[in-house]
Amino acid sequence: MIKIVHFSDLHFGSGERYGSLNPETGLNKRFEDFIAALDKPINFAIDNKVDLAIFTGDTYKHATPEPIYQKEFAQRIKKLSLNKIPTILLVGNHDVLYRIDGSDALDIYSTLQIENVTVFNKIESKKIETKNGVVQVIALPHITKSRLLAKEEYRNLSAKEQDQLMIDKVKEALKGCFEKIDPSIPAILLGHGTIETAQFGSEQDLSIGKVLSYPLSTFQTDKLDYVGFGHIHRHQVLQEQSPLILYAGSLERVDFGEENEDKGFIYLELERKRVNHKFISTAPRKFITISCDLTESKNVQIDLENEIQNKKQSSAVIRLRYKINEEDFGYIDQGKIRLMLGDSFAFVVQSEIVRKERVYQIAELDTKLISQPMSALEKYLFDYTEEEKERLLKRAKELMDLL
Ligand SMILES: [Mn+2]
Repeated sequence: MIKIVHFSDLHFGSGERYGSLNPETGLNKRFEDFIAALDKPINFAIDNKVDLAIFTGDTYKHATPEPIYQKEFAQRIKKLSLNKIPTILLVGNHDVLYRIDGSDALDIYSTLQIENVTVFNKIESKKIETKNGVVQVIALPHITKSRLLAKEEYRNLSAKEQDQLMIDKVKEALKGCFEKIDPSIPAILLGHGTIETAQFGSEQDLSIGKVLSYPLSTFQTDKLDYVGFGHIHRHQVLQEQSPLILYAGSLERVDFGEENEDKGFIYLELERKRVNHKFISTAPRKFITISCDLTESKNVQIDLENEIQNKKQSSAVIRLRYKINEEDFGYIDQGKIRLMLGDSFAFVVQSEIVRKERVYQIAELDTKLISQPMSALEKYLFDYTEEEKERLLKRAKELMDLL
């Protein structure tokens, strides 16, 4: 049996708008969360002496990461390497620089030939030796159009036809890999991309969806024992067996779109024709939305305070959203609300102000005034600027003069 840890979509540098600077370390506190999240699969792999560690791409927010992001990631890869755990790094779309040189953010690991580390940046198959036997690995990293299609081939095709051509080419390449599989030893396919039946999380922000999606059938062959994907941040199992097909999901929450999604990594026990998997939560930072409709409230401040008191958690990122009538907005003590949320990890306050249709009850508009229409109109326009008032009164006078 081969023990495997599979994690994905680290995205160092993402989600930092919900973190403040930690003065002791000089790091954004959300970045520290992301580091802590990465430590979970790394430490699990080392503590449990797993045979293989797999990362299926999207290391950073961009393919040109700040040195600190590179350093913190490299330290953890080094740790795996020093512990003699074979480690696979698969290139994701966020790792790729869309330039003709075809470089990516993980190139450095193959260039420096870090011991026990294998980088996959193209479709290929390799046998990876582990202390408990060989695993056949087929890699399907993020595919860029320029790498797969010759210019003449796609020049006259629509975007949809180009995608279809790419899928056909990928299938063809994978077919070649499948044919080489030795059916007596375990085989896995590691991918970064979209599978048609997968459910998206909130990654729209992260420019997902611009890439092609593979039909599930592309991977439905019993030559494979495991198909582990990255790219979509929501952990999900697309097929339970022959082979098991899943997305590991990302390691930390990026924003409130992931409020109700757990985050974690996959622990896998692999044998030919027998795979057990377990999702292990990284216990990601809590994101809590406190929603409050105050439009029927008799005491907006008290009601809002109660709602905050009931739902807030000191270590969470809080989004307070309240809906309030325009005339009540002034009764909210903004300073006190902020003070109440002050012990959260971070917070944002969003108010939706409901503007009623104006009902005018102007005391001075008595019957006496109504007999003098221009004066009445002037009173009626009490909350207009002098300029607007003047213009409207002028127009009104013109109309009156027509009578
Ligand atoms: Mn991706």
